[in-house]
Amino acid sequence: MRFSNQYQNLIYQPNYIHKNQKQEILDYLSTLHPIWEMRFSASNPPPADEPNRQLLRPVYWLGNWQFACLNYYHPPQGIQNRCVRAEDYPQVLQQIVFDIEHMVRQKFSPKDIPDKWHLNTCLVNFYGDQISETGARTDCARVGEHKDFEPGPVASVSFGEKAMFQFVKSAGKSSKSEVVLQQWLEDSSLQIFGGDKFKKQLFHRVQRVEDKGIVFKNLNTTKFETRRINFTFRYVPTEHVRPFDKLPDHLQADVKNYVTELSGKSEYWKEQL
Ligand SMILES: O=C(O)CCC(=O)C(=O)O
Repeated sequence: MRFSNQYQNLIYQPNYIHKNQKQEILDYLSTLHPIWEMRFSASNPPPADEPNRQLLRPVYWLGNWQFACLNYYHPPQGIQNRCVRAEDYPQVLQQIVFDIEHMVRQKFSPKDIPDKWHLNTCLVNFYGDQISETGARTDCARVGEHKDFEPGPVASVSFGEKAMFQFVKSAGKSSKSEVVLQQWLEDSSLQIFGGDKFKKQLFHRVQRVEDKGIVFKNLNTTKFETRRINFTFRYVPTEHVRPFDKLPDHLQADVKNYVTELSGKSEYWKEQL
């Protein structure tokens, strides 16, 4: 059930990132201050009987920020006021993105690459253990099954401990989902998936992340010990990305605390307030 590269619209390339690039990326990451968002907000409360909850991990977004409480980009209906313009990629990531886009255009069928597709959005996920006030650790290094609704192929670059990534046929909450394909995503690897099967039909999830002693230092993830970092690059049509001050007032209010927190550490976000 491993990927190998026999599938259309699915690429896995180990050792894709050169070690100099990796170091440059880690140096850049040490300048960011990830935040830990809540899933819901005043304008977007949780469903009845469900408490609001923190996401399983700290995150940082580049290109545009999809705050969880704005519900993420989800065409055809959920396209307005979900993507807030964010910092550009640093040069090292932009070069990698150009290379990945080139690879996609060579290897994927044109029908699976939307018009104007380019990877203008990046979610940086930090995986590891949450550390409580008393020092107790909770392993939150996983992601439940979901789809990425941004159109076209999605590319993912991983660092640190390897992660068990699975494509599944979802059985909903009632029973166990069926694993269709799985792959360990290793340090410095690249994975790209697209097309109807991998984007539209199957769900994907990170089942677990190994714990063999890798710990990233200097990542500014307070009360959290990171052992894996994943960059997921996606495409959001630029007309659906708006500056913070163009969000409706109630949504600006929902994300204001996050933007304030970001602005304490980032020049870009300071200007957005
Ligand atoms: O960490 C990964 O490998 C996958 C992350 C993911 O599924 C997501 O960000 O949507």
